[in-house]
Amino acid sequence: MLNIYGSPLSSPTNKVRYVANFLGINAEFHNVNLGAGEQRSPEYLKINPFAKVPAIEDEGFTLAESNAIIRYMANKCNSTLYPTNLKERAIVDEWIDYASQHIAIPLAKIMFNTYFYKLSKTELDTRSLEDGKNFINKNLPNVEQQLTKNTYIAGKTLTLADFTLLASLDVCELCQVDLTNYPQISKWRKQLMTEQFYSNCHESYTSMFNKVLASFK
Ligand SMILES: N[C@@H](CCC(=O)N[C@@H](CS)C(=O)NCC(=O)O)C(=O)O
Repeated sequence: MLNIYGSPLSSPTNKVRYVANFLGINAEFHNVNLGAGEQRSPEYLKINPFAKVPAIEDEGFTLAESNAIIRYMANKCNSTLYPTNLKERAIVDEWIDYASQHIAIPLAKIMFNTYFYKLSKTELDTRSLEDGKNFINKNLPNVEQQLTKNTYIAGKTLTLADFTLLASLDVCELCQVDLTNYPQISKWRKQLMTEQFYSNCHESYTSMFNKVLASFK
């Protein structure tokens, strides 16, 4: 049994859950209440001393950082989601990094400065919000172009890079980032959102987010 620690509001957590589900890993999800500061509790710091979600525990082995976790799970299952061929793997890594740095981070800035700053009682950072909006608009065309040439983000087959991108884009509706301007991204995303691994985690990020928010009121 592999234990996944995280929050359903966290895109990196959802990435790990999607991959675990897709691979059919026998996993148990443990909700870490970020609003209550559970990520800083002494018990959780034993699992992840960085005080962040997600993290996993696999028979005494603990690991943090969503990209390291998904690589670990794919390697453990000998999955084609992370090819062993040198160049194919390098392209998957390229798109994992691109999605993490240039898609997930700008969207996280928008999410934080639209919703989470209120929940965590921090100041709105308008500069960070503007940076997020500028960078996402600058970077999405590169993803659109790649998906015009390929069925999946790193080529002809589904890989870990698709899960990284998919989880990053989950917040688009809440961030008012209009993906209808990107037909190839929309088509690729719609198809993946109908897959079993996705519905095993949630109907959509937006509906789950609204339910969690309503439970705070
Ligand atoms: N690079 C990390 C990012 C982890 C991260 O920033 N997690 C956020 C939630 S999305 C978190 O734990 N925030 C709680 C805090 O900073 O106190 C990963 O991909 O796992």
